[in-house]
Amino acid sequence: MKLRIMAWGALMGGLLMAALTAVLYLANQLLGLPFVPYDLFNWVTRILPGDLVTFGIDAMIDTMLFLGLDVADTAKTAERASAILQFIAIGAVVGAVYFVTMAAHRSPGERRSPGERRSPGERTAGLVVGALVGLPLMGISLAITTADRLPMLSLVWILSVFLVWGGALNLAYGRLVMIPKPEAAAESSAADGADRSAVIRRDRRQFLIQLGASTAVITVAGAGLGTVLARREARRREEELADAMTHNAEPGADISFPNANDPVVPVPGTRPEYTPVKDHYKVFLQTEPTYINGADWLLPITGLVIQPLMLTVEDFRQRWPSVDQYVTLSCISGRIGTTLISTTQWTGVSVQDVLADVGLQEGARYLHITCGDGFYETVDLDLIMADRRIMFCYAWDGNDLPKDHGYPLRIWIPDRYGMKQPKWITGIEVTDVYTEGYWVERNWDEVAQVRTTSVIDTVAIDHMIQDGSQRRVPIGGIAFAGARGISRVQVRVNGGEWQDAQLRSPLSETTWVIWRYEWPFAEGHHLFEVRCTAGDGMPQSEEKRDNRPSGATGIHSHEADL
Ligand SMILES: Nc1nc2c(c(=O)[nH]1)N[C@H]1C(S)=C(S)[C@@H](COP(=O)(O)O)O[C@H]1N2
Ligand SMILES: [Mo]
Repeated sequence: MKLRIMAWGALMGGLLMAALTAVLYLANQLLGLPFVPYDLFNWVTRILPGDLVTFGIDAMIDTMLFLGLDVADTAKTAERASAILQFIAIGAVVGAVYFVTMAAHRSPGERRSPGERRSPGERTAGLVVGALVGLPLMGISLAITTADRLPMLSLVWILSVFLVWGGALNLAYGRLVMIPKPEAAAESSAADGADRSAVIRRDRRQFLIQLGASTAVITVAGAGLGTVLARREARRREEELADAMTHNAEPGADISFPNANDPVVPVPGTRPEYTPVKDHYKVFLQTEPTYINGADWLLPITGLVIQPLMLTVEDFRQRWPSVDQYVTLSCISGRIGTTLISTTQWTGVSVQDVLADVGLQEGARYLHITCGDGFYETVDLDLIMADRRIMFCYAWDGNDLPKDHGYPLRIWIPDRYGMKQPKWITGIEVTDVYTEGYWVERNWDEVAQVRTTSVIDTVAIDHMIQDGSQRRVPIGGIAFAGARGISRVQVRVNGGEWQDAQLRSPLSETTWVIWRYEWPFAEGHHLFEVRCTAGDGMPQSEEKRDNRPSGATGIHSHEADL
């Protein structure tokens, strides 16, 4: 009996929460009110111990790799889905607990007579449970939301919908679990009793159908309409940004690559040397990328400075000389052979130039950078002073930074993994105290220098080269060692001798290097392996090590039946 009540409670709690989710989503799209499921998810991932979050992300990435899904695209969809499922699960758990608790407070056999009014305590119980769930969520949402509504309105909204939710849960309890007390006279009659339970069953069924249908309608309508609005809003933002942004007719089209005439050409099937921006990998904390309207954006540079500044997008474009740099960016959480690595042209201004204008006070040691999505990092001023290339970047591939990649401003630090390089910068404070960055706090490497790595992209059996009587199969891929360059790439087949590959000159000293190796063809099952040496003469580590905490190491290999 108790189990049944619990199951009813879970079903009702879950169904009602699904409808509530849809209503929240619609209000979010329509009025910019907070979408609590994402807020909760983002908050949970922010406060959970870093190890656990990383474990979760790793498990998710492993699952996706196992399923052959595109990690970059699928990860966020999976996150959004789990945010919503988590939320509905909370509804189910609360519903179950609520039903069981309510039932426990009625003595067994105690039943309500048809005309009996509910006790005031019973009626308020639904509101109490609504408030118990709603109030903490209200706090979390206020702490984390990126919604653009007045906090007061958001708070009232969140609390109200949860009160309604609690009320509905209580109503469901009344209709499903509470059974009207039979007339005293009829109680003795077995025939009437059977009748009565048929009536009760019919009532219940009717109620279930009604509730199921209305929650389904609300859920589908809310989610559907919300999605239409979301698309429209995305288009509007796209247009708003398009107005504010400079645009090349064809991305990458007007760039004449410095290595265009290099005789070492990529083997067909090698990833593009210059990543189309739309294919550039993306990593961000929140379930949604952060949207900043560049027209109102003002960047304060404050703290231990002589002249604090408030900078606009235009300031970055005009006030200092711009620099272009071909950059390969990679993510520390990538495995050997990861796709979380891409190359494009970065444009910006040297951080040194900007700091020269604000002027540093005695004792200034770090930049503390904060971002629109709650991310933060600390950059050592010694590092900045030692490398003019460190830039505040406002354009990729000749266009303003795409919004997913940090519009309007991000920093570039050569030789470091992406985790050290904030996007969507909203604040810069010059300080004398070191504070750990977002991922450093979560136990990732404090320096996060890029590990030397090499990858086989293709064994191009369909592009066999006839060389006299010998047939050769071109094998190709990339090698990357941050800002240290690549001096050597070697390939071996079936554990044989390491053979030197040819290196194509890179787009710059801070990009990956494309290599190719022409392998004398032999039929059979083969194991191909690659390794490389950085420009400073350090060979890549062949020891298989996990991405955490300092970036993966080990040999990339490829097996094929030829
Ligand atoms: N504000 C902010 N900056 C950020 C991040 C983030 O989540 N928020 N992620 C970092 C990480 S872990 C990586 S790998 C790079 C990814 O940059 P991309 O998405 O433009 O490729 O951004 C870095 N900068
Ligand atoms: Mo990353």
